Amino acid sequence: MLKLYGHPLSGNAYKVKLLLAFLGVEYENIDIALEQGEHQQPAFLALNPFAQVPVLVDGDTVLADAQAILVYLARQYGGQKADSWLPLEPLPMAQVMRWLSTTAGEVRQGPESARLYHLFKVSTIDIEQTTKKSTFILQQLEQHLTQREWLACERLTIADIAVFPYIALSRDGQVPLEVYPWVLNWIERIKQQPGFVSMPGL
Ligand SMILES: N[C@@H](CCC(=O)N[C@@H](CS)C(=O)NCC(=O)O)C(=O)O
Repeated sequence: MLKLYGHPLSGNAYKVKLLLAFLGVEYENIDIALEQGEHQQPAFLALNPFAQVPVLVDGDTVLADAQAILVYLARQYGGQKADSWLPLEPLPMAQVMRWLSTTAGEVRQGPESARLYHLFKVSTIDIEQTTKKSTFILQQLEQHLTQREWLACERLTIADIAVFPYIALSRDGQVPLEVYPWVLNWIERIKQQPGFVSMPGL
């Protein structure tokens, strides 16, 4: 059985749990006590030298990084819907990848960092810059979603799953969402999908 190393409040682990739920794939959930530094211990560093959750273990395969894991799961466990979650044709694949990059870039530097500052008290974060970056990416998403229901390919793909958690958790970072009605509609659309699972703060 697949093993997922995560943490109950990790949005990066949650996005993997969400795809696993949509795919109907069973797995063993293993929580790493980040607050006690378990991710800095040799046993975990052997799985991911970056000392971060999530990590997926599938037999002999060990994969770190939420986006990489989403790609793997979509293709390995997507069955007949693998092309729907992550197409392989050049243009639609690039359109999905664009949002996987955006979540590791603009979303992480914006709402994800604002949440680290306010919820987890990471005081080294420049909250002024982070708040500006949060506004930037939310305005971009709002604009993008006035034209379409999903981020890429006119259907739910791993692009939506990768971006969803830290946008939907924005309020944890004191970033208000009320001014972004199209983003709120998109959040609701994802929550209404069959098989949706939640996490604290959503
Ligand atoms: N790029 C990585 C980032 C993962 C990440 O930031 N994980 C956080 C939890 S959400 C973590 O393990 N933090 C522990 C630390 O950095 O000390 C991914 O997408 O999986």
